[in-house]
Parts: sequence; C-alpha cells; structure tokens
Amino acid sequence: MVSSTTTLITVAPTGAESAKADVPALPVTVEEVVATARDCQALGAAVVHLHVRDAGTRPTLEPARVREVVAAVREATDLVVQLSTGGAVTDPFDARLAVLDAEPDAASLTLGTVNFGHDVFSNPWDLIVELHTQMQQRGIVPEYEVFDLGHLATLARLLDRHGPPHGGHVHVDLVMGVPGGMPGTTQALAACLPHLPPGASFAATGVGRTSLPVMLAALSAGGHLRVGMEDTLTYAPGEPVRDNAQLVARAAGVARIAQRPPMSTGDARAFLGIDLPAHTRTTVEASS
Ligand code: KMH
Ligand code: ZN
Repeated sequence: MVSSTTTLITVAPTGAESAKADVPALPVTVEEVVATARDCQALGAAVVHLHVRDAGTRPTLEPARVREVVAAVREATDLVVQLSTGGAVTDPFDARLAVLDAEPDAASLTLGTVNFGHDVFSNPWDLIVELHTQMQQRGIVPEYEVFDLGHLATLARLLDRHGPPHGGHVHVDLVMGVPGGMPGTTQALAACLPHLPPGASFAATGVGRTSLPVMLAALSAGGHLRVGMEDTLTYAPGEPVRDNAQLVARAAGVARIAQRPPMSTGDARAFLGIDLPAHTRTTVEASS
C-alpha cells in the first residue's frame, strides 16, 4: 500500500437513502449541494461523492440533472467531482452506467452484490466490467467501493483481466458497517489490508455509529477518509449532525492530530491520477 503524509478527505454529502423530510439538513437542491461543497472544501475536503436529487428531493439519475449538478459544483469549487454509479438500490444498470455521460473526474464502482438492510445492492460481474472498461475509455478515474472482503478478490480479478484504471492508480474505499456488509471495526479493516492490490491506496467510511472507530482505524493504518451525511446522521449519541461541514471539520481535525493534514485538491488530482480539469488546462499550459 502507498503511504501518504497527508489525508485525502472525501465528503459524501447526500446519498440516496435519507429523505429530506426526515433530515432537513440534507443538501438536495443544486444550491444546497454547491454551498455544502464549497464549505467542505474550505475545511479540508478534496473530493465530493455525489448522488443527485430531483426537484421533488428524490434520488435521480436523470442525465440533464446530473450534468447540471456536476457543472455547478465545478463552477463553485476545485473539488474532484466523483459521481456515484451505485445510485439507489432500485436504479437499473443502464441508468447507473449512463451517469458516466456527465463526464465526472471520477466515479464510484462497487465490486460486488451486498445485502443493504432489507434491500439488495446489486453489482454483478458483467456490470463491474462494463463500468471499469467504460471508465478506462472515457478517462474517468474509478473509486473501487468495497463492502465486504470478497470484493477485494473481485478487484484483483478485474485488474488482472481488464487492466489498470485510467490514471494507473488504484484507490479503494472500504465502506464499513452497512447492515449486510463487513462490520465497521478495526479488525475488519485490518483484515482487508493484505488484500489491497500492490501500490493501491485506501480510504474508509464507517456508516452510522461506526464512523469514528473506522476513521481512527483508517488513519492508524495510513488510510484516507470519507465522511458525510450519506453515511452518518448522528454526530454523537443523541446529537444529530448539523451539516456536512461539521463532519469534514472533525475528520480534518483528527487527520491533523495524526500529523497527516488534509490533502489539497491539486494534490488529490495528482494522487488519484486525475487529469487537470478542462477549464484550468490552458492556463497551466500557457504559464509553463
Ligand atoms: N446508495 C447505495 C445503494 C455508491 O455510491 O457507489 C450505493 C452507494 C454506493 O451509495
Ligand atoms: Zn454513494
């Protein structure tokens, strides 16, 4: 595993599971998502993992809406824009693949089917291969989402049969504590580490009350962090999360205590193998 003197912080502000009516602080409009993204970048986030909502606040993969949100976040921030291809458990595969048409910098790619509470989050091999190869062809960097140890065996098989991702660097997010997936414990995180591909980096996300133990375990193992209201709605026992910025601020603080302060957005692009955003390319080329 590659080591890093800084910490890549990803914010997952919205997700597809919580209803705005139940969680009023959840950012769902374009304006709310942009404001959250801006606040979180100022506090140390370098990547935003986006699920899009429609005008009625429901999860959507509608192409025009997805493009609108990507453009708005790019306009307002320097964050690496990572779209979810996981969507909601009810989303059809073709709509999940079509998310790539919005040309994000990066996209999530889940490496296997997993029980998801009462639902099933379906990710068969053919979908995994299709997402991987389409991202290679389109120059989109995948973040490999691992909900269980066996997903890392699938990653090894995927890279062996279909080659490295665009940019050449393999970055994995261990999504822990989902009911049906691996538990959010130090032991489970440690069990994953020997199975990471050579040279890969990893982040970890602890869902719900596993957020803090997973954060501490990840930092202790040289890993990176994902936080946000997609995964965590309670800041402390009995205390609802105020906003995504609160979660990013806590992650950045703990990363500083670990003497691995937050990674800048520019360093995150280099680290993940992401091309410079189109609107900055000429400036950099002209000034070099
Ligand atoms: N909403 C979950 C069913 C991803 O974004 O790639 C899937 C998910 C993973 O959140
Ligand atoms: Zn997600």
